[in-house]
Amino acid sequence: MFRRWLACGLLVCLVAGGMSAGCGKTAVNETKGSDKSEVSETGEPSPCLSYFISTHPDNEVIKSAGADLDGDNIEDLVLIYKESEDKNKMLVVLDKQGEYQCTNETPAPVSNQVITFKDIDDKPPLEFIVQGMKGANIGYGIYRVEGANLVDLFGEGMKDCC
Ligand SMILES: [Ca+2]
Ligand SMILES: [Ca+2]
Repeated sequence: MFRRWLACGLLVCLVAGGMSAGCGKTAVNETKGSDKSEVSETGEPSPCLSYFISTHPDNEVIKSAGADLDGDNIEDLVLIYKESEDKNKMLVVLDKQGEYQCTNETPAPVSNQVITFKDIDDKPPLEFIVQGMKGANIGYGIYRVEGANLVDLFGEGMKDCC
């Protein structure tokens, strides 16, 4: 029941926004990742991003978006980064009041990645949707941070685009 509702809701918001942004209207009010989480007003990268770079110096960051993902009112950071030439991964850096912690990593789409924050079940914490492509294959997944784990709640086509 929940899954069916989820799939319908997602279809609507994926069609309305995200990939088809070129078509104009976005009917669903969503919170997109803010640019200010990547670079602060002074031009410095966010502490979460700095932490990731210092612990993963060889992994180029492709995309990041900030939001509180574990419900402690401190902004965390979703990161999609290069694992190898044709393979990307994703994790969340949790800001624990100035101490940083990386979740486990999961496969991420190869190209056209979009990170969208959406509270899909109307209770904390906030979930997020990652969509993207590999060649002509489109996929998306819904994720939630539980403890220090990044949990894959639901997805479609992710195997073909990661
Ligand atoms: Ca947080
Ligand atoms: Ca939620």
